[in-house]
Amino acid sequence: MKKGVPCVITKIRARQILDSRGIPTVEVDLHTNKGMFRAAVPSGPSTSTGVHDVVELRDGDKGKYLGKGVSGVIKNINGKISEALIGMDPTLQTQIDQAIVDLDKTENKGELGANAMLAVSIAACKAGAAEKEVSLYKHVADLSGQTNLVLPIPAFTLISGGKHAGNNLAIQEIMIVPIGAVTFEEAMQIGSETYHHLKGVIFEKYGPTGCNVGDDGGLAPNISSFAEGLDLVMEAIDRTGYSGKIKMALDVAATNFCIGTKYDLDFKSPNKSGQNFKSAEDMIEMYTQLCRDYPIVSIEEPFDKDDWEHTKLFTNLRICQVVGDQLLMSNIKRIEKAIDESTCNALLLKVNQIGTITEAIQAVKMATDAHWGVVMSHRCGETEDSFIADLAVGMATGIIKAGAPCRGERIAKYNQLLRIEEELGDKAIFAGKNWRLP
Ligand code: 2PG
Ligand code: MG
Repeated sequence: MKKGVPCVITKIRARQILDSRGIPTVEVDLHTNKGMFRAAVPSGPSTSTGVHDVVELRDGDKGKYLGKGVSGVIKNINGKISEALIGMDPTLQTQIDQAIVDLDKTENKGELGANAMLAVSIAACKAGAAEKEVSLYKHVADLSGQTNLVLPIPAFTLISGGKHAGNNLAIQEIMIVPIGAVTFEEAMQIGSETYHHLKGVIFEKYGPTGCNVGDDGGLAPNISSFAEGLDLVMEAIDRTGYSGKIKMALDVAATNFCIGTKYDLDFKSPNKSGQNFKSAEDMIEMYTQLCRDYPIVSIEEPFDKDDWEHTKLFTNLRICQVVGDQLLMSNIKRIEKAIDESTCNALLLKVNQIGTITEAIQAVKMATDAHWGVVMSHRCGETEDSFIADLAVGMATGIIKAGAPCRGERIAKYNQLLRIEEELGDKAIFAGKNWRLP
């Protein structure tokens, strides 16, 4: 580009694509004088819990994609959002995000859709980095005022259950966290080797059908108890020889099996459903015992999304990190309340629950100021866009969960982290044992 010509957004075009579950989602091509920058948004199950939770807008026309089409969102981007952003400088992320947010008069982004906003916000961020001629993670670090570029520790989903898999296991994710690795690349190797050893362990015990996988690529043998899953992973860890380097993490996703005030651990077995109810107190006892028996360092969503009381009780036992997922919905007001009331001590950051990069930065800042951990998270419905990898490094979240160390849409994030580590060379800081507060 000729010197003196200001770099501005010249064109924005959105399209409907499919996510890793085969469900429509949004992709945007944002053009500047420097070229075209593409972004796609992930998607989760519809879990909106109230007026403050952002809306993932869908068409609702049952004749197309079972009501999940996003043609309305595409119109919003190609129309209103595009008109407001053409001519803006892509490096000015805060102004861009503000302009997008201002177009929507609702509190929950229900008019334009958070999916519309996020796609454009990410594409603009990529264009901003290109204009500055810096890597994306570096641009994110500038935007968030981070001076340290930190490679996060990966939390790999090895066993899938809950609503992500067709087995009887109530818990959604059993993860390994290779905190003893010295580099991201070593963590990746440990994750991959353990995954393949686990496949072997499961094959021996349950045969080939045990090796089917869930939404996030985790193996999904037909087990029903938490301990049975953890034992399988422990055996795989033993086989790798990395015992001292690997810790475990759980995403219980307990909201999915909370019925009234009880937790139905057999919610997926039609003939047993209702026979294995646990009270919140029983759950606390179970988690306490599991943390004694296994090297668990983090438990996500241990109780229902609205069970602030037991989440706080468990957090205050200080047995492990307690991560707020649906409890917080990555929502600024909920995060504020949880910080004030010391309900949990880590934020699960799902960018599509916020809507813009600027608001994501704000959420992470709130969490880190409160000395919370921050877990950068993928969604069950992912795309090949690896943006959250750069976001995790630029915001120094310390940990990322992007699913199993397999499946294209999951590996896209981990592979990008390998590239970033290579690019940073000697300057690469790997979160390792400092993953909670890097
Ligand atoms: C979670 C995420 C990612 P979902 O619960 O943390 O695993 O799942 O996208 O289904 O909310
Ligand atoms: Mg979760």
